[in-house]
Amino acid sequence: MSAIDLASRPHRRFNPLTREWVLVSPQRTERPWQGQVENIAPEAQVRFDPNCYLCPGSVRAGGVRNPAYPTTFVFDNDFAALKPEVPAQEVREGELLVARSETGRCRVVCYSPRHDLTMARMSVSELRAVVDTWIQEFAELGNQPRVQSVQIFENRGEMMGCSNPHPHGQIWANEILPNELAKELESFGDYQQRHATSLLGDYLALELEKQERLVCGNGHFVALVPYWAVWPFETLLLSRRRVVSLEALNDEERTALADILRQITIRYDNLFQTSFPYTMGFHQRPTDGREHPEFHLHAHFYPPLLRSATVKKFMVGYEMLAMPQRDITPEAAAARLRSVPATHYLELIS
Ligand code: H2U
Ligand code: ZN
Repeated sequence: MSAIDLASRPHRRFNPLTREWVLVSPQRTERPWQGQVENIAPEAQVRFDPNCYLCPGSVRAGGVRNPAYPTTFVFDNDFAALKPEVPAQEVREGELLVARSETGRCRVVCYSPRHDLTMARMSVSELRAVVDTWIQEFAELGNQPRVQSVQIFENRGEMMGCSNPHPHGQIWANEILPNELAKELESFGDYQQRHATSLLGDYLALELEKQERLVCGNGHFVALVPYWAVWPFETLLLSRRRVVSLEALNDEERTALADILRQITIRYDNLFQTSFPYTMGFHQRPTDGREHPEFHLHAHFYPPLLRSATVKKFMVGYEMLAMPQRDITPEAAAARLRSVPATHYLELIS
């Protein structure tokens, strides 16, 4: 078979992390759009909002008052999806009706006391405090005997179901491996066995050589649009050194992580001059007491916006019933992200 012209011909691409395929239809980018146009909520303007349940000094649902925190602040989610104390029980009626009890913990992480900031508008040192908080939480939650995995994530923007503009994320600790981590773990393990190297380490080396999908980087991290991206401007953040968790990063790397988070979120905001919505999160080794040297720390950014601040991608129809599909190629998306200024548009205006 001869090589495909990836920029113009329909094709599918393989995701070696999940071992799933994505359909790429570059010829469809010009199709007209008469569907729903989203309203993006304007950015929060005030440093303190007395009605915000995450601001310092506010009273949360359930009556607890937040302290006057100076940097980051973490608390147990008042509406936690997982609870620490659930009796171990099971439903098993043949193979078809199967259920298991699940314990865990849900935490909320406020990134800053400032109500009006986002990762893109925080300094590297402010973001470093967030990185340190994530590391501390990962260690604390992961060390609990029943916790097998710790998922750190952030929903940004109403479009992604975020409840509040105050900069914050969540951490859920489970006694099982959630689906996505389980898929990745298997792929990492299998690749390690066959090649004795890191799947994402080898992938990063390829991307650094090809230079087609890179977005930005620093001495310790690289952000790129993965070959198999599903979301229009999806990116993958990779550590250059193979580490299995945030905890394994040294001091310099932790600051470099803060820096790359700032770089990529600034580029996202600059793309459509808006506070760019996304779901992002880290994948780290399971906390099952084993070292998992096959793993390679990374973060995924999944933003829903497609062609403007108001037109988003929907995962419907063929994507729900068959497989994910994208129009704009990952190479074109990376070029767009590379072409915007590295300085936040609001800083350029002021
Ligand atoms: P999201 O914006 O990603 O939904 O995260 C905010 C979380 O904060 C959400 O999970 C919790 C919600 O349950 N929350 C509290 O724990 N206490 C409150 O007083 C309101 C919201
Ligand atoms: Zn607030």
